[in-house]
Amino acid sequence: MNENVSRALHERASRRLPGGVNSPVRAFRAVGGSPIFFEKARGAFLFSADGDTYLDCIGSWGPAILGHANERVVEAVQRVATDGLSFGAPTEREIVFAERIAALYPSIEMMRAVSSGTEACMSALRVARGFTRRDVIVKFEGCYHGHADALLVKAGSGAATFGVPDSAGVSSSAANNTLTLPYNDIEALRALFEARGKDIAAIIVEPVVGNMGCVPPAPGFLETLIELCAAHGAVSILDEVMTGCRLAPGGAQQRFGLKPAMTCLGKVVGGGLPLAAYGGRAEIMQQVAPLGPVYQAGTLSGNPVAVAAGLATLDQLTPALYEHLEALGARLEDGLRRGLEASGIPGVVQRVGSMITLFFSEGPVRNWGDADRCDRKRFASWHRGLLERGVYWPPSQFEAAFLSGAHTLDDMDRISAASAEALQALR
Ligand code: KE4
Repeated sequence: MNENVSRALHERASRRLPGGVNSPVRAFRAVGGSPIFFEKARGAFLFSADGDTYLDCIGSWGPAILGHANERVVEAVQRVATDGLSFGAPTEREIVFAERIAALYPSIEMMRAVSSGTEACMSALRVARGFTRRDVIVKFEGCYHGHADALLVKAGSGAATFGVPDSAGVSSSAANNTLTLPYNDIEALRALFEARGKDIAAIIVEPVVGNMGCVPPAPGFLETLIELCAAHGAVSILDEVMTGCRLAPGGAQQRFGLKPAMTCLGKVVGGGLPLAAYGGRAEIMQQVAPLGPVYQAGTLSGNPVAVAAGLATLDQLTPALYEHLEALGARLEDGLRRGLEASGIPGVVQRVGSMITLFFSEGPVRNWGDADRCDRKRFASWHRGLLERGVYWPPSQFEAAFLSGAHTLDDMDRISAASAEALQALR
């Protein structure tokens, strides 16, 4: 693989775009080297500006569950685009989308379409605060819900202290109504509700974390969270931007049999175009303008072309797709684990469905404290080894890899072989 063209493009990009990218994780800062620029994607493959082909394990960070440039999605986009790109007025297609989401997510009696997961999470929290007339929100260390100020906070010292800004530009006033807890810590959750249950507007959680790397919920964690919220008049918000339509057509809540008060969706539901949504119980969503007092708006919300891509994607979320994704995930999990065992390098593989992460960790990763102890240097070297073998893996230890309906079992074996070789080179 040569990267000369990508390197030159990155230099040129860096003159006009911070870090040469339009989203930080793409810059390869966590793994070193220069980001690869791509020209085309199809099925399970990406085609770089340098003329190299990569087996893709990112899938645009989740949306490409069918594989890139899925024929039916592209056809829908082309067909609908010729009738206009954006009306700024209601269309029947948006009703169809909302009805399809309600059918897949019975907890979402009403929803509002927006253009990104950040918008969905930011808006859901505002609605929860408006509905409960409370200010305090709770999130979990290591979970990411987009870049709204109130969500860019990190734990203060000790559990359940008010957050401190985790980014420059976030004011302490924006952060100081956000409490942060360790993920999977049921006792800390109970203690918080004991102490402050009446002040809490909402708890927002990734039902399976992707943003620490793949971290599954401990048994009873999500159920307890939803029960405690209901008991104390707080709004439980499942951030299913990543897990929605990924872990099942009805997301983690279908997979685990949960009924949250609100849900955020994104990524897969837009099929690769800017489409996300938030929603939940009708009595909560009736707070949203123009019906209720909570303001939220968007020029491109429910955009007809994006909705067409979303609907064409939802049409293809068949039982066979999830059976295939489960088979792929199991094969890859087994192959990566064997490579780790053969190398003698400490590491664990964690997976839920088609979300998977290889952690360079001594033991299981159950929360941010565990994740933070991973060997970042080893990850970076392993990532480079995969890249040199034509496998495009998320460029951060704290991200999940994603598989698609376009991947094959042979592709899984190829990734495992590349990983095994890269691990051997680390010994
Ligand atoms: P967007 O604003 O990026 O559409 O969604 C924010 C968001 C919300 N909730 C969850 C659980 C998410 O994973 C995300 C965004 N995920 C990252 C990847 N970890 C997107 C990639 C990026 O930031 O470039």
